Amino acid sequence: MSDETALGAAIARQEFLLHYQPVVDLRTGAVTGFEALVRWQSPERGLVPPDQFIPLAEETGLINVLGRWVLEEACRQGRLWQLALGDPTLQVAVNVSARQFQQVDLVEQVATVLRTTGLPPASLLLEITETAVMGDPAKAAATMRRLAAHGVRFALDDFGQGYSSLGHLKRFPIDVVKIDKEFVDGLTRNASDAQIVQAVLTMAQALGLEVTAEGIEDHAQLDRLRTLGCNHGQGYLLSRPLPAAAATALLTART
Ligand code: G
Ligand code: G
Ligand code: MN
Ligand code: NA
Repeated sequence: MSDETALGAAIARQEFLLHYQPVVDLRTGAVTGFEALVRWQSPERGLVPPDQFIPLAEETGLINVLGRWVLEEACRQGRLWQLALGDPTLQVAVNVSARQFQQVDLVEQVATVLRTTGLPPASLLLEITETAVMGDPAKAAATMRRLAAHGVRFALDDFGQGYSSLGHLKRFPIDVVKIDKEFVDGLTRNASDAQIVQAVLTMAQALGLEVTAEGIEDHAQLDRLRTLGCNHGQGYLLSRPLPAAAATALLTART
């Protein structure tokens, strides 16, 4: 069986699940939301991480079917958490790849999922990378504006990697910038990474954007980010991505 056939069969058999990595308010320690990260629970291969199947899913177009499932599952779970906590502001972040962005019915798909799950549009954060929108920036911007008109929010993922430019922040309706973990990693070890993080925070403040730092792994990084005024973060220090039940336990334990 080819890898493509195996992946298609896995989708048909619904062998995927989501893990959820908490996004934390660095000032209070409160969990403000979760990023959904897909895994393949393969009967033969065990729990397969996304970097081992997302690229193939993108090449073959299977990402559209898989991505639709991810979106629906994440929104469904997010709404359950909101109802359990009585907190409609809890955010759910979903990664969207380039190919998904080119689907003609993406806006309709998202609107349908929001309607059927009952998740408030403003609680959904779609994470895109600059590379994902650079194929056809004008079209991507138009799609994003239509989604934004529904109330959906956007995060620019892996900021600092690839083509990062200030122009993109103006051109696309971005609400959140996610500082790539490479810079967080270097933050307390070299001056240039610290300056880059500082510059992103200053720029974000000027543009009215939220900032989430990714890949926080130690206390020195956390302290530095707090000092610099970075308000949100993710990383193994705060929590690894968790199965839904563990994420629920974390949420209810903290409130
Ligand atoms: O979970 P992990 O840290 O191993 O994720 C690796 C990569 O896979 C990340 O770049 C992440 O954005 C991507 N990824 C995880 N889940 C999804 C998903 O549901 N859809 C898409 N398009 N990418 C995902
Ligand atoms: O591309 P994206 O930012 O969506 O990828 C998120 C990826 O980063 C996931 O694979 C997630 O498991 C991983 N990740 C989350 N926190 C940390 C961390 O503190 N350190 C490292 N090395 N990876 C992390
Ligand atoms: Mn992401
Ligand atoms: Na990222």
